[in-house]
Parts: sequence; C-alpha cells; structure tokens
Amino acid sequence: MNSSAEIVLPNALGASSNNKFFVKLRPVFLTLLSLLALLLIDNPLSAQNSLRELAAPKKVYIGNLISNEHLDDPENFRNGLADPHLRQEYNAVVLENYMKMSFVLPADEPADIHNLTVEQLRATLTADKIEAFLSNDDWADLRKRGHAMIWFNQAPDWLKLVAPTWTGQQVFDFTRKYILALGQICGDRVDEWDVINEAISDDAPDGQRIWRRGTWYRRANDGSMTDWGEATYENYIKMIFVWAREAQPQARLHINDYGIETFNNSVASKNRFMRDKAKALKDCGAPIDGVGFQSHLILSDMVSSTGVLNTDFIASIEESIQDLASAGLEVAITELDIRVCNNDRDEAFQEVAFQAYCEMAFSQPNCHEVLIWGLRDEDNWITLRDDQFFAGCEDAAIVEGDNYTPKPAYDGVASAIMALPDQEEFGFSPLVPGNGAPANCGGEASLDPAILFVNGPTAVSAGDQVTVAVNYIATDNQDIVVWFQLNEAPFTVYTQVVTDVSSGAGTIDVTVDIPMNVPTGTFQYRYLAFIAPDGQGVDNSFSDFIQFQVTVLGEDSQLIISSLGPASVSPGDTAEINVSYSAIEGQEIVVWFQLDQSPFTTYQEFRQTAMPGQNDIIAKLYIPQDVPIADDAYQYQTILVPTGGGWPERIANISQGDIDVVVVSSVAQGGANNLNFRVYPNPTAGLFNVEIPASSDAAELTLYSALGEVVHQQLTPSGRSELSLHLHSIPPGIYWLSVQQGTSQGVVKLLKQ
Ligand code: 9MR
Repeated sequence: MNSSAEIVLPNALGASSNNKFFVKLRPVFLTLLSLLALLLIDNPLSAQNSLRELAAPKKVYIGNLISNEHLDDPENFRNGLADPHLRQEYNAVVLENYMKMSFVLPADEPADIHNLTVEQLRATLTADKIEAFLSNDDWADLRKRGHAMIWFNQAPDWLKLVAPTWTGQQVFDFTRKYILALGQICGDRVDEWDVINEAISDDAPDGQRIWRRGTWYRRANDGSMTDWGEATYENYIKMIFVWAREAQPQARLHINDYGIETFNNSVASKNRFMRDKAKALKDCGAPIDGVGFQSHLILSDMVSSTGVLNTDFIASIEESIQDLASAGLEVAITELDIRVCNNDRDEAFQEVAFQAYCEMAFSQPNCHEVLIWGLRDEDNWITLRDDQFFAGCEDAAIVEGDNYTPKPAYDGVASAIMALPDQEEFGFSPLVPGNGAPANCGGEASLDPAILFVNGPTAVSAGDQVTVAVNYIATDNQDIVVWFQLNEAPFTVYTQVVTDVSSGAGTIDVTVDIPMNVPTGTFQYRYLAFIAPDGQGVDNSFSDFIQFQVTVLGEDSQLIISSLGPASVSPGDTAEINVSYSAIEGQEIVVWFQLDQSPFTTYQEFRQTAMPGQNDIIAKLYIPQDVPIADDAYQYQTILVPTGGGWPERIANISQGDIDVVVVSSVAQGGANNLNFRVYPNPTAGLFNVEIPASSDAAELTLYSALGEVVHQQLTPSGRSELSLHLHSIPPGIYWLSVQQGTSQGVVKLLKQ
C-alpha cells in the first residue's frame, strides 16, 4: 500500500465528500508540498513574504505605479504578469500619468471657459481613466495617491497657450473650479494627493531660489488683485490647498517636487526653499499635511565605486525629514528610483542604497510611505526616455525582466522593512486644518516675460527669406531673438534675428534669411525664439519656445512638407486637402480618407504623379454617402511612394487625425446682426444640439425645407444657451435652420440622413 494513502486530508479540502478523487490527487498534493518546502529553504526572501506582507505588521506603505498601458488592460499587460505582481508586492499605488491635466481636461479649450460652473467644467473632463483606477476591485485594498492636481507640465497645449493671457483672477478661478471638479470625480476614494507638483524653479538667479517661472499659471503671480488675495505664487498655492481640502476633505495633501531631498541651508538651494515655503504656507493657513520627496536618485551619489554606502547622503535627507517634522509636516517618498549612469556603479550596489534610503525614511515618525516609480527597469521612465536627457543612465527600479525577477535592490527594500519594529498604528498625524480665508501669504509679484509660440515654415531652401511669427508677452523693453539652427549637436546657429519690443503682449513677424551655405537635411533644423533683457543674450533669457522638425530642402529631398484638409466633413462632400511635397522622378502622392484606428478602413483614395522638386497640389477626395457619422474617428493619410506603391513602400507620410464626419454639411452665418451659433449632431440621441449665446431674449428656431417651407418651429425660453432640436419625424434631406434671438439672426444648412 502506498504510504500516501494513509494521509488524512482535512475536511476543508472536501476529502470526505469525494474520497476517490482526493486519493488520486494525493501524490500530486505531496509533490506540491515538498516543492513549496524546497522553495522556502532555497529562497527564504521571495518565498517567505512579499513586500506588502513584510510591511503589514510594520504599518508602513510600500507602493508602485500603474502605467497607462497597465491601466488600459490590467489582465493582459506584460503577459498578464504586471498586475498580479503589483498586488502581491505593494500596498499603495499611484497612476503614472492618467490623473494629470493633459488626460483629464478636454483636448480643446471648453467654450466660454470663464463662465462655466464647477459642474459644467466637470462635464467637460474625462473621468473614465480615473474611474477605472478608483473602482477596480482588484486594487481596492491599495492606498491610493492622486498625482497630480496642479502641475505646469502635462497640461493641454491650449491651457499653456491661453492661460498666460488670462487675468490673475481668471487663473485663480479656473484652478479652483478644476480642483473642485476633480474632487467630484474622485469622491472619497483618494487617500492622498500631490496637490501641486514641481512648483519650484531649477534656477536660483542672483543666488536666490525662486518659484518656477514660465508656467501656464504664471498670471497667478502678476500682482493683480483677486477675490482670493493679491496674485502671488504664495497666495495662489495657499488657495490651491484650501480648494484641495474642500474638494477632498479626507485626503492628506502634499506639495511634491524633485531635487529637494538633501539638506542644504543656502537660500540658493531647492531644499531650503522647499522647507521655508512649506512651513510658511502652513503658518499662513494652507491645509498642507506634508511634502512629497520624489527621490529620483543616482546610485553614484549613494555608494562608492566599491559599494560602500555614503552615510552622509542618507543622513542629510534624514535631516530634511526631521526639519519638516519639527514644523508638524510629514514626508512621503513618492517616486523613488535610483539610476545607474555610465556603468559607473555595479547594479548590485543598489541593494545597499535602497535599503539605507527606505530604512531611514520608514524610521522617521513623520514618514510612512515609499512609492517606487516603475514596476520594472524595462518600463521605467529613465529607460524609456530616448531624448538623450538621461544618456547612459538605466536600471532604476527594483525588479527587471519579463518575469518580474527581483534584483538586489528588491532585497534591499525587503531588508529595510524587516528591520523596522512592529507597530500598532501607522501614526499619521491629524490632518492640518488650515484656514479658508483669502490668502495673505506675501510673495513677490512679477509678470514673467514669455514666448508662447513660434510659427515658421517647416520646409525652407538655402537663400530663402521666410517669415516666423512669434507670440510673446514682454514686461519691459526687451529683446525677442529668433534663431534658425541645427536641432542636434553642435546646434549651429545659422541665423539670429533680434527685435526690440516694448512692454506688452503681441505677435511679431520676424524675417529670417536662410543663408546660402545651410546643408540640406530633413527635419534636422529648428526655430528657437527667446525673450531676454534688452541687449542680453540667451544666457539671461526668461523664456523660450522651440519649433522642431524644420527641413532644408535640396534637389533630392523626398518628403511631405504639409498636408491640411477640413477637420470635419459630411457624406457627399468633396474634401480639398492642400498638399505640399518635395519629390524625385518616379514617385506618387497618395492621400487616403480612412479610419484613424484599426481596421483603418480606407473610404477614398487620391493618387497623382509627383513632380520632381517642391510642389503644391490640391487633392480632392469625395466622401462617400456610406461613411459612418462619427467624431474624431478619421484621418487624412498623405504618403509619398514609388509609383504604384502603397503603405509598406512609403518614403514619407503625414497624417491629420481627429477628423469628424458630421451631418451638418456646411455652416453659413447670415441674417441681421449675425447671431453666432453652433449646431452639432447627436446621432445617438437622434437630435441636433444648438448652442446660442446666453441672453435674456428667448430664441426662435425655424427649420425650412430646401424648397423654403417651414417644417418645424420652436420657441425656446430666455437665458438658455444649449437647446435640443428633435428631428425624428423629419425625412432625410437638406434643411435650413434659422435662429432668431432679439434682433440677431443666423442661418445654417443642415443635412439630415
Ligand atoms: O513617468 C512619467 C512619464 O510616463 C511621462 O512621460 C512623464 C512626462 O513628464 O512624466 C513621468 O512622471 C513624472 C512625474 O509625473 C513627476 N515627476 C517626474 C516623473 C518622471 O519624469
């Protein structure tokens, strides 16, 4: 008799109800048990406890991030291994990108932005990614960090362009509404927030560190009077915290930054500025609970070339954390990674670096959490960044490879946690209440000079004279300088044009002579414009803006220079696409009207022989009647191919995306006092929405058939600016809609399908 038959399987396994089945399984069960035992002996660390299991009795949070691809498809991301790894190892989590303004605010500026209520602004926000994050049951027991409410970076282009032209009051108001709207989306599901991110400048002009300049919210420091106090960064940031507390009353609120970790008493240092400002903000009523130390660190700062820990470095950061503790402020380690650069340290030395940093941080009574910025080396932002910024740097995270294999760095974190004493409580201090009064926190107001955009031709020839438009805000008599230069080392400047401007905002056209000796090159040049004090050069510039990907054409240049068609078309239209190209003999220009995602159905193709040299053509594309109505679903794809070629043979291409197919075929404004209004279809609801200016006058909508007969009329109450026009009962065809409001009137042509 096999000895395994003697083993009595516990009832919990259902042995008594199905003896035969379990007797059969017993050898398998035993093998599994012995394998498990072997694992425990062989690899005490990984088989014993995950980081989160180690952290549980110590009452600390060890976290990591969820990338966009991970959030979009947790079950399949990295062969389905990333998400189980996250849940097994960590008890805290942050979204790497999807909570940032560029993903939450709409792609275009909402209409009438300054008159929106919080609810109306909320309705323009994209909440689905945040919702997917906060409502996923698999992540229910992970502590959630919100990243980030207000940040100068990863904000939509329109905000960066228009907000510098707003008043201080408008910047304060918009910020308040955005934070409150974000609060409506998140409810009480976020535990802590990076309320403002990276607000401190990387520069210390005249030996004094300052707040970051040149941000979209720069007008918050223009010294104007607002309902919330004088427009200074100090007052603005205080109010950001007040609104964040109002929006998220249960969450801990942090100011988050990089390069602030090591203690430094110089007023030029970022560390001193951060400590002084965090304390001052709290003192003047900002409900600020703590500071996020991003902690993007470099291994060679932490260990010697023989692997000996630099204890001064760790002690210096400890001093910063303790200094903040003395002011009743917490610290969270929010984006930890320790990169290895130029192979100057053995990657195994990360173990001692991660261990020392985490143990020091977790040992501070005012620090309870460490979040690591990346699940694996291969997916970490340092590895992924390919613009030379981190040339030679890599291997920043604590695991690597397809199987999420722990590196020595992982063992360092585990040892740090194991070394901590068990605790009953996390020991968070009570939330800082702050006060909601308009701010009076001081600060030096100034209006930052700025370059908001540069717009020049994307393809030029040696000897050309071109016009480059520069949009700027000057605060004194200053210089606008435009360079035409190489976009890669040695960044040769071929032309420099200096224009004097006086104080004010505006756009100037700068004439740039492209010298005869500029070598040809596709996408190898750029225009850089900066604004600097009168007579001073780039080293003293306040702000700059670069237009990349400029080409110097030669005889054999082969590229599509530009291709621009209408952003919205209707079935039956003929869309005209203006194409500019440079080609050689034996090539064709092809333009497709097609879906802009898989299966990329092509509804129409235009094809024409390309003339050698630089040329402009108009490609006419008939939009067939059966193209489905949809917003943002199509593209014009313009390619240069050898004659007869297709996508695989393309030499160059440009695609214009986000094209709509709509049922409004054309818009004609007319009538007395030209009433400006917009009509757009809502095919799912079977109606048209009509947007008219808010007014105390009622609006009269009249729909005429193509023959001029009135087919529908409706009177809409005064004060409404969004109206719905139900056209269910009206047969397909062409109609004219006339809207009369007071003495203003306008007409549009509609196509009902
Ligand atoms: O990891 C983020 C990366 O995917 C984004 O492209 C990048 C854009 O700036 O932001 C990275 O995350 C940053 C974080 O939001 C703020 N601190 C610095 C982080 C690394 O750049």
